[in-house]
Amino acid sequence: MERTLVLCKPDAVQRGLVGQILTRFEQKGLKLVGMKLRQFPKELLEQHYSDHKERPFFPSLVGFMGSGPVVAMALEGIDAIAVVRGLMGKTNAREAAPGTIRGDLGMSFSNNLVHGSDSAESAAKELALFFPGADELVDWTPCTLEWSYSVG
Ligand code: IDP
Ligand code: MG
Repeated sequence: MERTLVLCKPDAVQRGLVGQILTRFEQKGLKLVGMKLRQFPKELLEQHYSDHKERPFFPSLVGFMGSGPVVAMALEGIDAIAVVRGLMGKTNAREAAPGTIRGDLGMSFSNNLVHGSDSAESAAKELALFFPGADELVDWTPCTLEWSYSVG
């Protein structure tokens, strides 16, 4: 099992798409183990996107992510990191395939609705950043586990 960080970005919250986005992850069989809505401080967002700090779009990216509330979720499942990235689609929503979240719901490169961690290392770093408290992530067993994963 893997855990990954998903953010519903400010455009998703403003457009009332959080429920639809969460539904896609739930329906796929990913387990929600943490969730919060916050307007996150600039310093945290700069840390979150620190790999991009030399890129020209970094200031506008951090500004956009801090411009309104964001819903942060921790999702768990087998290969959760890659599965979430697949459901999200390509970064530029105009190029993202139909059937993906970005492909179905967005038209923008920057305002592309969702973030998902891109590796085990970034997932560990990002989950610690957005869910720092010891009790913020919940261990539980969904009654659908065997039917979703056929692990029995
Ligand atoms: P990802 O979100 O698909 O992992 P990254 O390359 O990690 O894409 O970029 C982080 C975020 O920065 C993107 O989701 C998007 O919001 C924004 N971004 C990336 N590249 C550009 C760009 O060339 N112009 C504007 N915004 C960009
Ligand atoms: Mg990325």
